[in-house]
Amino acid sequence: MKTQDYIDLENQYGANNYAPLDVVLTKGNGVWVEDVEGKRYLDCLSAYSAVNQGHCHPKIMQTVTEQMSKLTLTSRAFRNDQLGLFYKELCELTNSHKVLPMNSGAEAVESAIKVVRKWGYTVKGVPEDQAEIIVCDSNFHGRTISIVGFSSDEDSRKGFGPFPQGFVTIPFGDAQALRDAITPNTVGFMVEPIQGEAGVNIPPDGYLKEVREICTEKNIMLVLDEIQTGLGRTGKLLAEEHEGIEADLTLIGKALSGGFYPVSAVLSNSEVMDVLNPGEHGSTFGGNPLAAAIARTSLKVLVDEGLVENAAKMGEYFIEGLHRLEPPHVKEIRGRGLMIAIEFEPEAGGAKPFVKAMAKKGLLCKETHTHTIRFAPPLVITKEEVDFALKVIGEVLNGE
Ligand code: IF1
Repeated sequence: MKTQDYIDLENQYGANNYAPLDVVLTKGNGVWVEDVEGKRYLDCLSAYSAVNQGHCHPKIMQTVTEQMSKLTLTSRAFRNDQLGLFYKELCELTNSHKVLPMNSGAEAVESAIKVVRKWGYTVKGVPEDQAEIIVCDSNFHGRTISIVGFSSDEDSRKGFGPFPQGFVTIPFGDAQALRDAITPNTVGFMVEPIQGEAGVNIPPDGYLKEVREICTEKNIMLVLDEIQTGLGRTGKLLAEEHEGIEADLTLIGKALSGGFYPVSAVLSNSEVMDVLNPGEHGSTFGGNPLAAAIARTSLKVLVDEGLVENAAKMGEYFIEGLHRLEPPHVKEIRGRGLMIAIEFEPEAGGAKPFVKAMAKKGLLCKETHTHTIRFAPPLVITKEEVDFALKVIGEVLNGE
């Protein structure tokens, strides 16, 4: 089968909810992927930051095969010998007290909403069914009904209502707006430390610190969605560390499995997580021994291989390199660690043609909205590989 045959199959039998580049991948190793025609590409998307450890990391792969041949799923009706160790190692690494394991990122978000609401009713004393959660304009937290219900993106919302109530939207990066939106019924504020889908929106310095202070002062739970920014992506294990704060609940997913398996988690202190009692929340696959074992090794690889530090170093080098290219029609180059974006002026004609041209030259990335390209390679990237990316980007943006 050739590239077009695979594309035709997808188009004929698949739901039409994606518009992928016409590249059909069949192999991956580190930062490199290969298509069915044998062409190699440097992956600057990392499966939306799920393969921070690089494609098919050998150590994680070894854990997958070992654990798979021993025990995969017990359900939470019984205990398994991986889950407790996963909890302990994750708590020690992230300075948390409690973990709630789930599968997808959206499930972690839904879980946090439930926990925060329950805390509001049972601890804070908000009247039943009156809890309000504040979220930000241009957020991206996933695709479930309640989550798209508080999205400001028309395509995500339109045609999918009715939606659950109890969400209030404020501008991102504006601490005063948070202060103004809080009522006696506010139970939580949920925010991405850096907005991903919105185009790598970095809030003003001090924003998260101020938000943390406001949440503490007003007795509301700060929920940081670090599903994309977490686990090394921005050059710290968690992006909250850039401002030296700690959320009440932190959501992680994606790279928690190094891309081998959907694993997500809600991290918290004890007080808030202890509102959940047996029978009130769960998941068939959440916390299964295969997921727990994979996550343990995925975390170990991040630490043992210094990937967080490498993301900081290579990110700085990548961003400096982009500035040096001085590409035309660029409105802004921004990023933190290896979460990087170029936003173009409207006269550049949209980001998509650049993305296609880069793919032809062996670099995979994806536009977000019309005028922005995001670069987020696996955190194992070397200086030589960043140089390759910069060469391709430079050639394409300068029309060579
Ligand atoms: C897709 C973007 C990335 C997320 C944050 C929760 C979730 C996500 C901050 C939900 C998921 C994804 C999903 C992916 C596109 C994508 C994305 F372009 F939208 F912004 F990563 F860059 N919170 N992000 O970023 O996690 O349920 O998907 O596991 O194809 O929809 P999920």
